[in-house]
Amino acid sequence: MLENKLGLVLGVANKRSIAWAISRAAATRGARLALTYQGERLLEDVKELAATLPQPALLLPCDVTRDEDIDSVMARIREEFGGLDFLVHSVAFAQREDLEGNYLSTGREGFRLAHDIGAYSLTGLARAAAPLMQPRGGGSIVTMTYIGGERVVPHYNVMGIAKASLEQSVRYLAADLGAANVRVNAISAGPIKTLAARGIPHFTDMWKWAAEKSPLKRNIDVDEVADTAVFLLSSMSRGITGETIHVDAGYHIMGL
Ligand code: 0WD
Repeated sequence: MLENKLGLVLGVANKRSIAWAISRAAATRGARLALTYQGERLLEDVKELAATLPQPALLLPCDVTRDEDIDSVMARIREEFGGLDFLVHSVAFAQREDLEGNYLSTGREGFRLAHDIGAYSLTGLARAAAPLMQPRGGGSIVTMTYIGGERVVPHYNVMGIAKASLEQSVRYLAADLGAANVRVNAISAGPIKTLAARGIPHFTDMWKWAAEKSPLKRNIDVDEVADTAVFLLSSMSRGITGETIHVDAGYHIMGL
């Protein structure tokens, strides 16, 4: 499904990361990958994981708050791959104190950080990646979001506001890049037990609640998200852009 495709994945932190499940699923379907890691502290783990992929991956450092990191990632991809077919953005951050208590107490710096890392980075990356996609006839960009960007989810707080910004960025980017046949979509995933999720107070309660209330009466697993990502990255979804697809066992349709 992704044979001969060249992809860039941001957000692999460990074996539980959604970005890692997407990387495995994409590489198994034939894609050649570049994976970024956020600083030296994650390099060893990402290297170990990458060694298990069917094809060798290019490993590149990238802190998405730094424009120079984004530029050097794209320069290396140009050198090594000569172009790019897809980009997976699976990155978010909020200060611990901003996920405790209520949204009302969010400070200026916490608000800025959550939006810079979780939302603006998609725009910066899309702008830098598009020139590598154009010569290959277009491309596909996929980001990760959560229902806390559409509805109020207790404790999700500033992350929810950043996800709302991310989801609207998807629509504006899709409009800007559509003429170049670069598609931009989001996956709104149900709760999955990853490192980032464990940082959200009462995550286990959210997880249990989602299983109880969702039409399918269960939680989703990370491979279900990865399979949807493969669909969005492949030509199977060539008519879809600016969309947010919920992979949440149907949870988002429920009123009560
Ligand atoms: O329930 C969940 N786990 C859901 C996650 C449900 C719905 C959506 N999501 C989203 C998250 O909000 C995020 O956007 O999926 C995306 C991936 O999250 P994940 O796989 O749950 O979490 P994790 O494995 O922690 O990956 C997020 C990574 C960071 O990991 P840590 O935990 O070390 O902060 O985002 C990366 C980092 O590797 N990251 C950055 N990468 C580059 N530059 C930066 C940065 N400045 N900050 C964080």
